Amino acid sequence: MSQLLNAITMLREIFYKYSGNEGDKNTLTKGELCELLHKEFAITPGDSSKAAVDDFFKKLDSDQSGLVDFTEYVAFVAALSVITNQP
Ligand SMILES: [Ca+2]
Repeated sequence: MSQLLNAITMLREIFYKYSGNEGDKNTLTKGELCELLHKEFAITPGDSSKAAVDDFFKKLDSDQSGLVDFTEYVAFVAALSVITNQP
């Protein structure tokens, strides 16, 4: 498998690793997203105020469903890739 296909597979596997913890296995709840941020990015939600976490979740939840679906998650990862792209 090519590196890019491998990366896409990993993106998908990481999403479903956390999305299956509670509720709908195809979406991330705020709790699941916090766990993903903590374990994959070493971001501890407790480091931020609850309002900051709520604000971040709302920004990812572009359709305002109250959950982060796979498309919203991929948009987040794509944005991170752009932000961290150092020339
Ligand atoms: Ca959503």
